[in-house]
Amino acid sequence: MFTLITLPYDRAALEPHMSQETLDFHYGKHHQAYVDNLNKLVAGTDFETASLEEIIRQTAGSQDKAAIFNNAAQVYNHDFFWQNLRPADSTKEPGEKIASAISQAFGSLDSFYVQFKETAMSQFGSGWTWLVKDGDKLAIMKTANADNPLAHGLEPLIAVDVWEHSYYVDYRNRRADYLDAVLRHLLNWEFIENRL
Ligand code: MN3
Repeated sequence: MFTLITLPYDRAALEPHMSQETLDFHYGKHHQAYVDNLNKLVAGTDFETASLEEIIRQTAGSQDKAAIFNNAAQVYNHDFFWQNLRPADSTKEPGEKIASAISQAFGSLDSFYVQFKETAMSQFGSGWTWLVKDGDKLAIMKTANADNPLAHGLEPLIAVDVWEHSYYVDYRNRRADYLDAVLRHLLNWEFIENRL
């Protein structure tokens, strides 16, 4: 049985950048639905006792396993997303290790924000934007719908949801404003640096 992760903060902790109402729907309804659907789909199969990572790697690209892949990946992606955010009142800057890795790859932290936002804005329709580890290099990538870096042999460091349900309550159609808020106010740099 897969279960909805416990948030590492209160549902109102991301305000004013992300409202409790968004968390109530995005975490409480959307994320919960992916967990419930996955449990129904894997009941009685070999995947019942597998980890999310194993299911994602074993079903990626398989037409007849698309529903299992989509729901397992969406559970994984949202687990990752909530954990790479932090309460809005904790003003932690990136640690030295992650800051220098980002500067090396993208020029500066500010230039990283700009490039990440450009990639996220260019995702047509639903999907995700990621900072990934490709060997010892860092890269920004986007994926459509539920697709994620694990399905491509890459390790995620940052996940940002760009499905409309992640910003429509607080920002309506303004994906750019949502991205600024997440990137500049809500990233949990400790979580990200620990995965480097
Ligand atoms: Mn979502």
